[in-house]
Amino acid sequence: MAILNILHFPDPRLRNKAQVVKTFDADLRKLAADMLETMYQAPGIGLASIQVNDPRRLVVIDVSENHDDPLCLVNPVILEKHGEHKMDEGCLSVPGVFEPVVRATDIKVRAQNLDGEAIEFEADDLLAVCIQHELDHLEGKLFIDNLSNLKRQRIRKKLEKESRQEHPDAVGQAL
Ligand code: K1U
Ligand code: ZN
Repeated sequence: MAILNILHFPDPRLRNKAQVVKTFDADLRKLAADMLETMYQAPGIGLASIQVNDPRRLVVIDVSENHDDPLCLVNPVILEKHGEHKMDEGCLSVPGVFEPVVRATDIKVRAQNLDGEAIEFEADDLLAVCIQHELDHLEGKLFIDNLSNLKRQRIRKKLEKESRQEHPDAVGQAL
């Protein structure tokens, strides 16, 4: 297994949209295993393929206390949303930023597992929030998109400064 590089805002590749997975093979299983290892190491409770610059429509999630209940969702879609609440969210692609986001409280999800078998289930609480957050990533959306332009600019400047400090020799990217 391998630790993958997580893209940070404002990297434009975070705006890519994921593509439907049609091939369920060893390479997809390896991507899922690498994403889980990367998520646990970060640490986080979810990770979407777009965050590690892979176009396949895949998310991994583990909201369990003991980090022993991994969930891999291929081609996930939300079929139903009910209720609304506001909760602080973080994001491994926007490190150090926590902002309240309004999400549905209860959702119904359809997806495939790593063998391509269809699964359907209902989710609430943190799992429902995390699934909605990860599915937004698959559409190129970030949880900070609904903040004011000024607030997002401040976050962008802060992360760009941190990136320059971490990689002083890097040539400027087209952001
Ligand atoms: O997609 C991501 O960037 C992962 C993100 C998921 C998420 C967090 C909170 C609300 C909705 C979605 C994270 O995991 S950020 C890190 C985090 O929340 C966390 C880290 C360690 C323990 C518990 C939570
Ligand atoms: Zn995120």
